Amino acid sequence: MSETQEQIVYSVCAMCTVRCPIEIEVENNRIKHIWGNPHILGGRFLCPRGAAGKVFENDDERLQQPMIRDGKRGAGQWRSVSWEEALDFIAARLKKIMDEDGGRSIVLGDRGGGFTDLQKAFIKSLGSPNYFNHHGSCSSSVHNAHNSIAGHRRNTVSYDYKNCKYCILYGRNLFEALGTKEACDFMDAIESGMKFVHLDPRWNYTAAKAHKFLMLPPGTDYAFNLALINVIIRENLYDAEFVDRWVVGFKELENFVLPYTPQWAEKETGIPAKEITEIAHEAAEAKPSVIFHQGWMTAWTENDFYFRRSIYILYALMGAYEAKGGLLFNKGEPAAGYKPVKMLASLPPKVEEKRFDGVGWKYPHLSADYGLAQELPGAILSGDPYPIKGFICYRFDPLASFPDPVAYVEGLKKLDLLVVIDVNYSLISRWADVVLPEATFLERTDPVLVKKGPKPELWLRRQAVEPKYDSRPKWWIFKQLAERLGVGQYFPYNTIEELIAWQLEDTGLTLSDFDAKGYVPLSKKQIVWDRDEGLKFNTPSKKIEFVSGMLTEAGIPSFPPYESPKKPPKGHYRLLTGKIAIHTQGTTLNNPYLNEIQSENKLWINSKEAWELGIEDGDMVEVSANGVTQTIKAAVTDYIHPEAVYTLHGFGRDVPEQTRAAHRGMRDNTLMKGLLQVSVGGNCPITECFVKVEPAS
Ligand SMILES: Nc1nc2c(c(=O)[nH]1)N[C@H]1C(S)=C(S)[C@@H](COP(=O)(O)OP(=O)(O)OC[C@H]3O[C@@H](n4cnc5c(=O)[nH]c(N)nc54)[C@H](O)[C@@H]3O)O[C@H]1N2
Ligand SMILES: Nc1nc2c(c(=O)[nH]1)N[C@H]1C(S)=C(S)[C@@H](COP(=O)(O)OP(=O)(O)OC[C@H]3O[C@@H](n4cnc5c(=O)[nH]c(N)nc54)[C@H](O)[C@@H]3O)O[C@H]1N2
Ligand code: SF4
Ligand SMILES: [Mo]
Repeated sequence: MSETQEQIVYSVCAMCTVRCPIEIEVENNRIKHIWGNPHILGGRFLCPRGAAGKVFENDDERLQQPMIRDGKRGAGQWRSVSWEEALDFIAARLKKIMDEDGGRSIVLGDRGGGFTDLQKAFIKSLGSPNYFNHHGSCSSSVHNAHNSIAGHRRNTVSYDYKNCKYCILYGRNLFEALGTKEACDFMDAIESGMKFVHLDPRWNYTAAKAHKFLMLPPGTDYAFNLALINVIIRENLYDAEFVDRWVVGFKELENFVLPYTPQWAEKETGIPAKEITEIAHEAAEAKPSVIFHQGWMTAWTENDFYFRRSIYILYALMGAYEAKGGLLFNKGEPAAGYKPVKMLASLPPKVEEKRFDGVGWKYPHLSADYGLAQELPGAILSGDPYPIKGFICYRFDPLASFPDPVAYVEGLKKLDLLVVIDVNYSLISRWADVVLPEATFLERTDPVLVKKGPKPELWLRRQAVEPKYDSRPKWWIFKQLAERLGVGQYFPYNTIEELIAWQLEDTGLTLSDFDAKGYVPLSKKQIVWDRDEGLKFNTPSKKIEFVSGMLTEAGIPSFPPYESPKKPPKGHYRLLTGKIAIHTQGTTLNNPYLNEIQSENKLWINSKEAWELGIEDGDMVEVSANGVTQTIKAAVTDYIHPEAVYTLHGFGRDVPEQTRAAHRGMRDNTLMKGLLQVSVGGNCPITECFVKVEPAS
């Protein structure tokens, strides 16, 4: 880095996985302030977590040096070691596993997102097919739903909020569980006249801005959608031209939705039939400029997959694919006339081995891009389909993010090697054999990020300050390990600058092209495909498949009869969980600024239910399920459906090293025993947890 006293560095935030473009003010190797990158965002706004990156940088409770376990697994006893010793230790254990059981016995679990190439290249170079990410506890069902209908993941398309006239949000709380740009675009759209309906079992800040807020029982959105489809087809409100050209299986859909009238849906959802019919009319009136938000955290119920499929069916009926104000396909470098940015994961030979988690064989309809993290503990314990002995856990904390951490730990205990690479002490770091501190996003440059979109761009996360403590960037960590394991040739660089130069080799661009604005636009204009001939659906028929060829081949029905969600018994409630604007999952709870604003969660409970249970606002209550009990303060409110209780996810962290966050509030996932399951969409059914609530004794 240069010696300049004051400096502006353009980069990409990593306080959550949204990856907003940022402008960092640096003074004497210290972060002065973090703003949004105005060249991309059109303003310097940022969310509170992004701005709080500044104090994270200087936090002495983050991971500081490599550590090797020096006590029983889970005891949290460590010996600080040099990078040499830590990397040699890991390489020797990995080598032993590879010699005895083959590379397939090593798995790599990742948070996922845009910066995954290095991790994917590393695990592939060991001859293992076993890369997976967190999606089983987040968005698997929606990705797999879109894949079954259109042959695409959810994020192959973007929302054209700017031109949208009518939008339905199904619990998508986009002003709290936010991405800076999406929240601003949505606000602009409201100001330009977009109408939107918000469905949620509880009120939230997004609901507060809605034209219609409909409080429905959890898990009944599918019934609502079936009734919308029923009205749209019965009254011929769909885009017949688009459907004729691009859709397979319309007749089957028509027959399927016949019984699901608005009157029927009223009984399921409590939303008046008249209201449902009106919403169908309003949406159809606005077509094709309509958005039925697919959702983000969609690991809800066992049948979430079918609900998400119904959303894509609605888009197709409205002709909203590649339509102004609807969904726009994301385009990459070739669409903009560039050769692709090179990816390291293309270098190691293809791995033919079948996956440990059943994706591709036991679950032929689920995508190997995400895998099934929830299958890991079971596979370790059973040794089926083969032994799993090594787990590299990069920027991922399944003990925080997946249900039933006790069951997860049972698997982890049996590993020969667990390596955790993180910036914080996490729940899983306690069970690791080796913990490696990564340099934070402010201290490292990452490989180039291809930001696909209607206007594709290249982005760069760029180092702003020197790494603190003894932390190192991941491009260095994985390269070092690869060399020790004899696969260094797949990492053809010595510095990050060399890696970026290699990535950009075919594009004609260089690192300095990012200097002026922090990004490289690949196209001046929005690239739009021709709606008659140019749409690309990667299904067997190359069309939108209401009856999915892929599902049929897997023996899975496209239209199974609707099943009502389970109802909680008296005194029990469905436990819902979610996010607020000032925290990222549980991982920012220890951030000095953010912790000061909110350090505990509360349990939302409906006023009438609370009254019957003798619970008043602020009382301590016991929440129990499956033999586990947690204590938490009650927030009594009319603004939640009586079938549900709600709390913020990620609190009650069992991480003693994080003194500000440790054990503050209730840890939701411990109550979710038995939910490490693979639902039809590949998701854990996180909201299928029923809890009993009582006044604390
Ligand atoms: N009950 C319940 N469960 C949930 C949810 C819920 O609402 N309720 N939400 C779900 C959702 S939407 C998701 S996405 C998952 C998320 O769960 P996870 O995939 O576990 O992701 P995070 O909590 O974002 O972060 C994981 C780890 O990455 C670390 N980390 C952060 N930045 C860096 C970095 O730069 N480098 C490295 N090496 N590590 C870093 C953090 O310290 C943290 O330990 O949880 C899901 N689980
Ligand atoms: N501030 C902040 N922003 C974030 C994150 C963060 O941790 N903090 N995480 C990012 C990530 S990884 C994700 S996945 C997204 C998550 O974005 P969202 O999915 O929008 O957020 P959540 O808070 O998980 O859930 C939103 C709402 O779903 C509702 N809900 C639960 N069950 C049902 C149901 O059956 N029907 C309906 N209609 N609603 C239901 C809950 O009541 C809650 O209000 O946020 C992203 N942005
Ligand atoms: S939404 Fe906030 S925390 Fe997430 S990347 Fe953007 S600025 Fe950072
Ligand atoms: Mo997520």
